[in-house]
Parts: sequence; structure tokens; C-alpha cells
Amino acid sequence: MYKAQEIEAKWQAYWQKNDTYKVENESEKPKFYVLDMFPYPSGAGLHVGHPLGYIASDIYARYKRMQGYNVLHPMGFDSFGLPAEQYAIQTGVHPATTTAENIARYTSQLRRIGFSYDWSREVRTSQPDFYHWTQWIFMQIFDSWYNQNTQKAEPIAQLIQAFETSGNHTINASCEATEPFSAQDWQAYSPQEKATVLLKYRLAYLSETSVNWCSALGMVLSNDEVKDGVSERGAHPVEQRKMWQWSMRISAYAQRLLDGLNDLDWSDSLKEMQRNWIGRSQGAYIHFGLNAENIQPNEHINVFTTRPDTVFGVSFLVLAPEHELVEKITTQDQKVAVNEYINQTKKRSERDRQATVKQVSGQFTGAYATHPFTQKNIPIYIADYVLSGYGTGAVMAVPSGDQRDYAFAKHFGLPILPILDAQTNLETQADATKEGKYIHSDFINGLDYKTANEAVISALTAQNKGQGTINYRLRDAIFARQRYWGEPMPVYFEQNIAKLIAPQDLPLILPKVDKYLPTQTGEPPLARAENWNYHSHPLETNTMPGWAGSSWYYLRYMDPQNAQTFASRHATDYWQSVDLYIGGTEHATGHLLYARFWCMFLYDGGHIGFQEPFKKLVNQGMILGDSRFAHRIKDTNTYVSSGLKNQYETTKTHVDVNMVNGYELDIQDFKAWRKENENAEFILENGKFLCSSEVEKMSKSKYNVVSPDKICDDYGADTLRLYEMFLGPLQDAKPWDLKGIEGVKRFLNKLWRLFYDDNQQLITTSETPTEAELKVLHTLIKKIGEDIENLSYNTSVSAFMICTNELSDLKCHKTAVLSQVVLCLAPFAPHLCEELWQVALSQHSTVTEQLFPSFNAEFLVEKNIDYPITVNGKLKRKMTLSADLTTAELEKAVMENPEITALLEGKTVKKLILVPNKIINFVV
Ligand code: ANZ
Repeated sequence: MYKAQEIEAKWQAYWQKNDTYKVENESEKPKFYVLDMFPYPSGAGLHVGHPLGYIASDIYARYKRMQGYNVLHPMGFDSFGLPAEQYAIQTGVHPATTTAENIARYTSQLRRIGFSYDWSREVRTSQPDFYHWTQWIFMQIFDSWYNQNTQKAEPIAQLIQAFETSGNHTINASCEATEPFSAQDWQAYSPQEKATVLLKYRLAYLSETSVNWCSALGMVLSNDEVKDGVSERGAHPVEQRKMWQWSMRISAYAQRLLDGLNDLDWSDSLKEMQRNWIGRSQGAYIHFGLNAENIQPNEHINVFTTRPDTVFGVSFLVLAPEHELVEKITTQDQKVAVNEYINQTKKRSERDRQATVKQVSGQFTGAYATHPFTQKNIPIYIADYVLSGYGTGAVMAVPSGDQRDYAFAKHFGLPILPILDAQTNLETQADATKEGKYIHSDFINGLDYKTANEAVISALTAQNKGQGTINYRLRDAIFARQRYWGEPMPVYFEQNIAKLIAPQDLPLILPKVDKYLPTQTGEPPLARAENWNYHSHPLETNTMPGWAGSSWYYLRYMDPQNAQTFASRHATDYWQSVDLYIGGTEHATGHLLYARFWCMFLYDGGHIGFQEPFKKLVNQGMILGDSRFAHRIKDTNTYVSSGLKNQYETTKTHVDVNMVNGYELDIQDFKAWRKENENAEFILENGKFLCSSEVEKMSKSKYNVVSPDKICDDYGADTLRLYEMFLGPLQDAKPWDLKGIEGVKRFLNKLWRLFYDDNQQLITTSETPTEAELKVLHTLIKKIGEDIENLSYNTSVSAFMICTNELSDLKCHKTAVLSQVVLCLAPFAPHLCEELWQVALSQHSTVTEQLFPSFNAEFLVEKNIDYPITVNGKLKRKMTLSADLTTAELEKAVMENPEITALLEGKTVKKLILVPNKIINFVV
């Protein structure tokens, strides 16, 4: 038996003492960057699900090191966030204190698993020397605008210069709709007016937007934090509210974010999720004239449509209830009904509104628009299925082509106009196919879809009634939280104008507050801080959202101590993008999109030399918990063993998996667990109390959490590492189950016994390996090399087991073979391999820096084959022939052999059946 705990502690201390995993930014070797998504250090500590991805990336990092790369493999903490703040609200303990404790716990847990992290590069997003640069990046974003002509972010100072010389006529920016102004207009604007205009261009801006407000959490949530109309965390109700909000103009990067995906080595499904989230739609703007009182002659309704070809099928228009023209065009007699409808809409979240409408709702405004080609009158409705933030917030409704418009038309008795001769079943539903030729459609009659579409767009453009366009579903990202435990924004207000603090005053340190709650007047907690001012002007009281630090942390690892900049250009040029990033899929449309956006932004400013942060990305599957339940007879304190539960009416409760052995509950533990269990009674089956089970997410609240510490205590870290990989393919979800762990431990012991006898005496020899031994070895080298490249670690573990069994059968104790096996296993079981390498094999430097064994195909080739020679299927003799012979050569060798000639003496060969490497049979 090998002593895992002893060996592991010894080598962990050795690695730490020798800075084995320290990596320099200067090297002759090629670079390789392997990154884990850094954790939020929660109070619960790590469970066995967390290290899954870390183990996988660690194996890869170690393997690359052994291939001669200079490998950057760091770890840090995403340490701002809500749980520590919620805890602070309840207990008054400063979130920094809780966070530091949790990080200490995480660090010791991670160290025990033997990861090859360069801990000298650790980052913590809540540390001032880190958020200094988060604030600095924010300042660069605030000071930039997006130039559509050059397709990049540029300094706002250049924009101001352009305004001063020629107004905004020549500017083609990603910005909010702005009135045209001349150089003279600009010069005449007051500072406030100028600031307001600039906010419409800045890439970080303040605007009055409709937000998901969650009053229970006291904060605004992003779209991806709202699930089914309630907050993802805590399931609290969410309502729509207009608020002044900081946002980031990620929408400016929509096309680049889409294009960049093509070159990334990410899973197709993940890329598809980002593509859908960005949601590119090609279509057109179409202007419908207005036929209402108090409307200027040039005012019109601008709709966005992906189907300009359907323009002759329009039977009404629908505006989002929030659309700015609603108030203006609604007729007197419709006012009450329209206002009531608008109020109702406020209660529905955007997601609800997007969900397939079961109940049609809407309200007529009393106003009419004019069709751009036929000049016919078209009634204008409002309805909440039209979203104010998408397109133009106005839709031309074509009931024959769009199902939502169809349902609306049926409900309100509006015409359903057929437009294609191939449209069928219009009595029951819309027909969205674009087949057939156009009918009732004026100048596009008889054309097919593609031609018609182009014809409509050209006509609109020619008549100045619209134009072709591309729309993206991607929204600008809200960049503020009304909470305490986050980065302060480096912004103050002077006469209501948002201004940046001076760069030399960074970092703007998070101030002390007496309570972590909003103020009486509903202001964020920072408003409680004394002197929260900058040169006597009030500082912003919002803090940055959770995604700020994680959008650029991978850069800080490259140069973590730099006090002059976020990371020197020298460091980022050397390390470049992350070569392999491993983490969960839940970040598909959050972190992974934001980090790409910031990377492109920093690239535009020349701060870094690459546009994509993560070249290859792998999502590990979740490790699920195997929960246990005890069944209690209803309205009693009596529990019944699971096999007997059907005889009673019972309710089930989670019991902690650590009190259960297999399915059998430790009744004493259970009684001691909670006060109300003290006097519980138990109905047993066969003397035992059994629990039922269910596979669920691993979580503290489900009492199914298994800690890696316990596995390290019981089996050792190397067994834990191998076992987690052995559970199944990395990308799959799999339940945690200890059944196979003994097998993994046995395998490591068996490997140990190739080196040591039962008295722990070394039994290795320096003999030359046999062909058979070399074959076993090189089969392993080939398999492990291929598996690691494909991150197929579960099959590697089986290959190690097979190899060890075969070498045991061959009684192979030869160092020439065993040393190579140790090198192959070193990325997976580093402690054991370090021990075998340095002690059993008497090597004088760490195993982690040896070259990975190279595979030699020659040893896998069977050189000779012992062919059975049969006549009419009966074995007559054996003949040894080279394995390389072709069928023709084989036939020649056989027919020219005197023994065979003798064997066939006097017989006529009717047929010779030759199967290379297998059979030689004569039919006579
Ligand atoms: C006329 C039409 C006819 C449409 C037809 C569709 C089919 P995507 O592909 O998602 O971009 N639309 C436009 N703005 C909207 C908004 N703010 N809220 C809800 N719906 C909106 O969808 C674009 C289509 O969705 C547009 O094309 C418009 O309806 C609708 F046979 O215009 B369509």
C-alpha cells in the first residue's frame, strides 16, 4: 500500500518551496495559456463538482509543460458579489472579512488537490490594486465612441473636435438617435447640453432606460438574471421601471462579436447561443405617413421589418405601448382605454411579453397611418407583444405572413390579405413560407421572394420612404448595481454632468458605511458613506456589476503586480489570448460575451494586440448530487424505511448524505442533527432504516454536497483527480457516486507494487525491456498523448489501468519501462509520480519538467505472424512469416516453401484462401 496522504503533503511542500509552478514572462520556450473560470468564494467551500474543470485544465497544463511549453496556469477569485453582502446585511460583518475567510478556505482546499497554479499571480477582483484597473478600463470606455466608418472605438476628444469643425453631419456612430447639429450649434450649446449630447455617443453612458427592477433584492437585474419573470437568484418578482442607468454600448460591437465567432474553437452549441443572443436580422425600415391631428407634415411611423416583400399585406400597424408617438396620436375618445392598457403593460417583464402569446391583447389608438405605396388608411394599435427596445418599437402587421399578427387580426376582426399565390390555409393560420409568386401586390406581382424583396427596398430608397438595414437583438448592457460590495464607479457629478475623476486618484477606494442597506430615501448604500465626494462634488453611488472584474481578469494574470498599467504591452504581447479556457456553460451570454467585448475595446485602443480573449473553450459538465430522503408519516414524528413507505401517507425530507451509508441511515446521527429529530420514531425493514434517492444539482440546500477534503482524507488527492476524470466524458453531466473510487485506488496501489514489494523494498531492475513490454508501453504513450489532446481523460484512466495490469502479468519491474509510465501518468497523479520519479527512480529533478515520452510506432508493429496452415480447414502445421507481406507475396512464400510442397504432394489445389495476418487454407 502506498501512503497517499504522506506523499502528497511532502510533495506539495516541495513544490511550494521550490516555486515549481512559477512561470516567467521571459522564455525561449513557446507559450501556452491554460485558464480556469475563477470561482466566487462562497461560504460553503468547494464541493467535488467544482474541481472537475480545474483537474481537467491542470492535466492539460502539466502535459503542455512536459511538451516544452512555457505554461501560464493561474488561479484567482471573483470576490465581489452578492452573497457576502447579504451576509453583511444580516450580521454586520464587513464583506471583505467574510470574503478573506472564504478565500483562505478555498485556497487550502485547492492546494490539497495539487494544482500546478502559479500562486504568485493570484488576483482578487475586490482588491484595490486590481479594481484600480477595472475603474481605469471603465474610464477608457466612458471616454470613447464607436466610429462605424472605421469600425472601431475612438477617443471622445476626436469626436468633440469633429463637432467643433463640422457638427455631427459627417459622423457615422453607434449612438442614440440624435438631432443633426452644425458646428455653430455645437459651439452655442451650454456645457450641460454638450454633456447630454456626448452621453448619446459614449460607450459607457447614462440614460433613462426601462429596467428589470427587483424590489426584494433592491436592484436592477440584467436580462440574463431574470428567468420566467422572477429573479434567477431568490425567485423574487421583477417589474419594469424607468430609471437613470449606466450602460455599456456593447451593441456597437454586435457585428464584430458575430464575425469573431467563426474563428473560435468553441462548441457549436455555445457559438449558436451567442449568435442567437446577438440576433442579427436583415430587413428594412419603412416609413408610414401619419394621418392624425397635431402631427407635423414630416413626422411618420418608422417600422422595422424583416419582410419588406410583405408590404402590400399590411392591414394595421402596432406600436409598443411605450412608443413616444402613442400619446401624440391617440384620439380623445381612446385616451382612457389606451392609458389603462399602458399601465397593465408595466406589470409584464420583457420576457413574458416575448413568450408566445396565448391571450391576444392590444388597444386601438383611434389614429390612422398611410401606406407608403397605396396611400390607404391603416389603423394604428398598441400591443405589448411589440417591444420598445427592439427595432423601432413599431411593427407593420401582416396577418397572412406572421402568426402573432394573424392572432391579433382574428381577435380584432382586421383583414387578412393573401399576398402569395402559394399561401394556403389562411382560414386557420398564417403562412410564413416565402414560396410562390406575389399577388395583390402592385409592382411586385408575379415576382418571386428574392426579386420582390429587392424591388421593394429599391422603391423605398428611391422614394425616400425607407431603406434596407440590419438589426441586432443584442441590447446594451446595464452597468450598475445599487449595492455595496462592488467596484465604485470613478465618476462624480458637477452640476449634474457626469465626469471622471483624475487617473492619478485611482483607485477610488470602496468607502466604509454604517449599514449595507439602501438609505431611507432609496439611494444605494454608498450614499451612507461620509464625505462621498470628489473635490466637494458628489460621487456616483452605484457600484459596478458582477461582470466588470471578470471581463478582463485573464489579462491581469499576465502581469499581476504592475502598478503602472493593467498589464504591460510586453506581457500581453507575449501571452496573447488564452489557449484553453475551461468552465461552465452558464456564462454563454454573460461573461463570455462581455469579456469578448472588452477585449475588442482594449484592442481598438491599442492597449493589447489581440481581439479575442479565449481561443479554445471547453465546458465541463456538471457533477450532480445523489440526494437521500427520509420518509415521515404525515402529521407524526415517525419515519418509515423507504421499502415500506407505500403503506402510509408520507412526506419526504432531504437528509444529509454524510449521515447515510449507501442507503442506510445512521439513526443516531439523524437524531443528533436537528432538535425536532430527537424524539423521532423509526419503522425499520430487516433491522435497517433505508432512504430513497434522487439525482439533483449538488448544493448545500439539498444536503447532497460531498467535500473534496473528505475524499483527500480517505483516498488521497491523486485518487480524487483520477476518479473525477474517470466518472465520464468531461463535457457530460454525471452524478457523483463513490462506487468506482476503490477501483482507482487499487490501480494506484498496483502501480506502486511494480516498484515496491510488500516490505516496501524496491524491486526495480535495469534489464532491457522485451518486445512485449515495449508494446504495452507504447500503446499507452500513444493513447495518453491522443486522449489528452482531445481532453478525453476518462479513457486515459482506463488505459492506465490496462497498462498496469499487463505489466503486472508480465512481471515487469524494469526502470526503462516504468519510468516512462510514470511520465505519462504525471499530469494526472502528480504527487505519486513525483515520489516514484525522485525516490523510486532516483531522479534528481522534478517530474513536472521532464519531457513527455514520445511514441515510437515501431514497437506496436507485430513483426512476424505465426500462420496456421490448414487443408480443408484442418490444422496441418504452423509457419512464421513476416507481417508486412502482401497477399501476393504471401502466396509466393507459401507456394515456394518445400514443406508445403511436400504437404500437397499428389493433391490438386482447387482454391487457396489467404487472409493476411490470419489464415492460410488450402481447399483440395
Ligand atoms: C412584417 C412582417 C411580415 C414581419 C411577416 C414578419 C413576418 P426578427 O427576425 O426577430 O428580427 N418586429 C419588429 N420589431 C418588433 C418589435 N419591437 N417587437 C416585436 N416584434 C417586432 O423579427 C423581426 C420581425 O418582428 C419584423 O418583421 C416585425 O414583423 C417584428 F410575414 O414585419 B415583421
